[in-house]
Amino acid sequence: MPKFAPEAIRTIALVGHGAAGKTTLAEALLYKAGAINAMGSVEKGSTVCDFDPLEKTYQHSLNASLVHLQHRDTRIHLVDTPGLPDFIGRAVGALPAVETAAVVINAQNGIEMITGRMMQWAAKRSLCRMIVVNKIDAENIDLPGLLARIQGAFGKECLPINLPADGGKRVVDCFFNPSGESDFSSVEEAHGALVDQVVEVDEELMAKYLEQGEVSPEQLHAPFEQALRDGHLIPVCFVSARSGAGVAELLDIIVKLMPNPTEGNPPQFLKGEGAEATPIRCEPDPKMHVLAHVFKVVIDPFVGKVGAFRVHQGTVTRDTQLFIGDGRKPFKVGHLFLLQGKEFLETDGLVPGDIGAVAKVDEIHFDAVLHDSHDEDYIRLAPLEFPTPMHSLAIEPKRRGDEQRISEALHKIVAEDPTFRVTHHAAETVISGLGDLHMRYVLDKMASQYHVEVTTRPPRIPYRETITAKAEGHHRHKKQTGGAGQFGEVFLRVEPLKRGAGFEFVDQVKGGTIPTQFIPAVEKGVRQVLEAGPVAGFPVHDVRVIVYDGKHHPVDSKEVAFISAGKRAFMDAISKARPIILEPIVNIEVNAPEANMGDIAGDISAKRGQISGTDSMQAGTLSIKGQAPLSELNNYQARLKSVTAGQGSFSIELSHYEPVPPNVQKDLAAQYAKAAHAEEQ
Ligand SMILES: Nc1nc2c(ncn2[C@@H]2O[C@H](COP(=O)(O)OP(=O)(O)OP(=O)(O)O)[C@@H](O)[C@H]2O)c(=O)[nH]1
Ligand SMILES: [Mg+2]
Repeated sequence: MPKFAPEAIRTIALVGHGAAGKTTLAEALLYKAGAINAMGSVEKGSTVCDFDPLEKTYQHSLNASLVHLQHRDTRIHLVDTPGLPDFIGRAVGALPAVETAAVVINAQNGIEMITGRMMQWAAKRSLCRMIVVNKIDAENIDLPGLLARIQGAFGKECLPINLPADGGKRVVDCFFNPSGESDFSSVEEAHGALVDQVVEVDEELMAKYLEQGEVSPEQLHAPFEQALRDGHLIPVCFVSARSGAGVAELLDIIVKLMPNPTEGNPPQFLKGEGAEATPIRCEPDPKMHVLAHVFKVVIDPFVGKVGAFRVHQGTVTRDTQLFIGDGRKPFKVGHLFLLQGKEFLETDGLVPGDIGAVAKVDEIHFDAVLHDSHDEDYIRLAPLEFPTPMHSLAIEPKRRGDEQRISEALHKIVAEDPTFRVTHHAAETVISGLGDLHMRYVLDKMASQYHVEVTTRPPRIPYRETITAKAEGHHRHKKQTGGAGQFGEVFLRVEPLKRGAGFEFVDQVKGGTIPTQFIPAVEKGVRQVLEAGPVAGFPVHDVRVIVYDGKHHPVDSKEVAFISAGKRAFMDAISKARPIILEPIVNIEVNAPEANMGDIAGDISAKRGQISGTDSMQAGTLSIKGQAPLSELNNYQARLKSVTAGQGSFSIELSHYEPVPPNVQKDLAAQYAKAAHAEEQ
């Protein structure tokens, strides 16, 4: 039976910008708690969490890693997540698995792009948050300045729970035992600020505090948890993962103050589908039915498919029969594992708060809900929001005959990665992810794990076509060759719809001029045009088609005739409806040294882009936000690299579609006509 009750479990994600020291901190916590005998390092590729060969090569975490340790009779599950923007999907995906997000900040670099994003993402999922300032051993750091910037960026509820002392060699406690000297600011004042903040959530306690001037840590426990849940308190602590300063204290903070599964905000589950879906609350009660959520899937070359899940309700044992989502066929757990980096440790039971894994269950998938009730309803977690993959490459096998193996490899990578997509259009296989490094990782993984190689080139831009005016269209399809003929005639109207509205087909035929059974054929013909519009062969969007009249023939009217008539009539109407080509416009955010800002802004403007604002991040670096057409950002990584000598980074996400300038439209139409002509030859 499970050794730990939910109250004796803490489940925490280490999140934050790349190289903040999360993996090293996980290592230091494991070491301090005695879970490992020696401390590995990222540089040597010897940490528990960064065990993947590509993680060792890149010296960055590329996937969420799971470890656990024991401290003061409490089991702590840690999820070490990647911090590089390209791999952030794996971190976002892991948030539903924990009560607490510990946002790790690099004391040398201060607040970075992912720091802010993670603070927001965690708040959106109602997680309790804490901030861990790491690398307090490093040279040339300004900790009082950083604390002020943290409070400036994330609010006055960010309060130190300990402070560095002896020049960062140790930390002093500001909560339980506030005495002694710190490197900056007063320990007593920090204590007072914490208590003031906590008692604000409990009127009675507040009155007592005002009367007596002090309340005990025991009395503060429940309001402390509530303040964390409400986002009214974000404790800040200081550590050096490398020297070990503050690591033992962090273990104590986690055990004594961070929420157990009964004290956090449970994640939102939904039952039923679409508008019918109703929220259900899960209870972290080991005796109830099982509700667990798969937040990580790995296809391991030796073990096969592994699904890592967090138990939110009930108890999972080897004998449990689990259903996957709305699947009808349960699987028996059989082997149940706790993970320690790459190690699989068999366990016999997991309760709410625990993170475990099952292997070789083919139907398991990312974001699946596992449950043991024979409920007919579809239960799932409130949807996660991921950044949209906007960096794309068209790929082709290097060796002929590899198509099938490449497609299988891609399928497996998609199963593991919520921010990686594979699409096929216009005879191209296009892979999309969050950045160049993400793309390189996928190609490296295909080569090293699946032994397939591909060549890459920039994909076609996903242009669209639409219309800007109402127009009429007509076509009569008539064929008389020997025996049976073909006859169908269609009159229709087209109207522009709001951008993003998609497509509508309206049947207004009166008096059976087109018999009801042929209307689907007309629609089928119209839809064929949607896939490749008449201007330049791009998908047609935001159009309403109203079929209002036609003619049929009692013998010669056939489905094919109406498909053809529908298609031609629609093309006829589009050509008269002032068709235009739309292009994707993306939001772009560039982080780079201040000195390069002029060049970067000038470059974006020259690429038909617009700058909407700049923010200062930490000293010397700025972030520029703006919009630009995707088609102008080919090779942007390389350009930014040369402008900033490798110091810049950027991210893009789809904003909306806009008409292309007339000269671009002309070029695209001419290219299409040329290609169509070549095909006819
Ligand atoms: N001086 C100093 N260096 C540290 C400390 N912690 C980590 N580092 C170094 O910082 C670098 C990044 O550490 P990681 O642990 O890989 O950082 P991470 O946050 O896991 O990075 P990602 O996996 O990319 O998100 C490594 O070179 C570490 O040795 C610390 O406390 N002090
Ligand atoms: Mg890491």
